[in-house]
Amino acid sequence: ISQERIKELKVDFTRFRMAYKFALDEMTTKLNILNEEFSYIHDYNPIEHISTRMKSPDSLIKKVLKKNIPLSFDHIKDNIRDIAGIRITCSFRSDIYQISEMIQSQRDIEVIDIKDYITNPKPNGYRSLHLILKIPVFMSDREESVFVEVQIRTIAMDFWASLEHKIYYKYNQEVPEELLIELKEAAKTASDLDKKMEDLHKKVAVIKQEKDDLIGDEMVN
Ligand code: 0O2
Repeated sequence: ISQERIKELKVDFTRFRMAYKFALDEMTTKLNILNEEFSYIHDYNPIEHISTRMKSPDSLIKKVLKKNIPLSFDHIKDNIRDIAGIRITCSFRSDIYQISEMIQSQRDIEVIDIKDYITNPKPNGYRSLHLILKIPVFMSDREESVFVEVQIRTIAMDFWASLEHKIYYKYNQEVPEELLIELKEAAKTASDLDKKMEDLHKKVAVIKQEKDDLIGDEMVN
C-alpha cells in the first residue's frame, strides 16, 4: 500500500468519524433544548444525565468482522448502527417514554428501529429503551444521513447495567450461574424501585396540584 493511499485513507477515516461526532453534537443540543423546555413547563428535569460515546476503532472492527461486513466506509456506514451512541438517564420510567416521543416527533429525525427492553427485558434482566435513528448532518460539501443509537433508561436501570457490564468483563464474559441468578434478581429489585418512585412522583404531583388550586382559589376570593 502506497504512502499516498495511506494518506487518503486517513483523510477518509477522519471525515467518516466526524459525521458521527457532529450527529452526537446535534442530538445533545436537541436533548438539552427538550430538557430545558420540559423543566420550564413541568417544574422538573426529566433528564438526569446525558452521555455520548463514539465506538472505538477496535470495537468497530470487531463488530465488522463478526458481522462479515466488507471493509469499506460505505458498507460500515450502512450496516453498523451504533457508531454514535447516546445514553439518556431519566428520573422516572414515564420520562423515558415522554423523551422518546419528543425525539420521534422531530421532523428531521428518522426512526429506524425501536427496541423496548423495558416492556420486554432481556433474559438477563437488562432494561432500557433503544431507538435507532438517522439524522442529517450538513457538511461543507454534502449532507450525510447518520445512524445514532439512543439508549434511554432510569437511574436504577443505568446502575444495574453499569454493574452488570463490569461483572461481565471481570469474568471474561463467562459469569458463574449463581451470579447470573443474583443479577437477574437485582434487576427485578431495580425495577420494583422504579415503580415505587413513579408512584411517589405521581402522589407528589397530585399534592402540588391541590396546593396550586388552593392558592388559585384564595387569589380569586
Ligand atoms: P457498548 O460498549 O455499550 O457499545 P446490534 O448493535 O443491533 O448489532 P444488538 O445486540 O441487537 O446488536 O443490540 P442491542 O441488544 O440493542 O444492544 C446494544 C447495546 O445495548 C450494547 O452495546 C450495550 O450498550 C447495551 N446492552 C444490550 N444488552 C445489554 C446487557 O445485557 N447488559 C448491558 N450492560 N448492556 C447491554 P454494545 O455494543 O454491546 O456495547
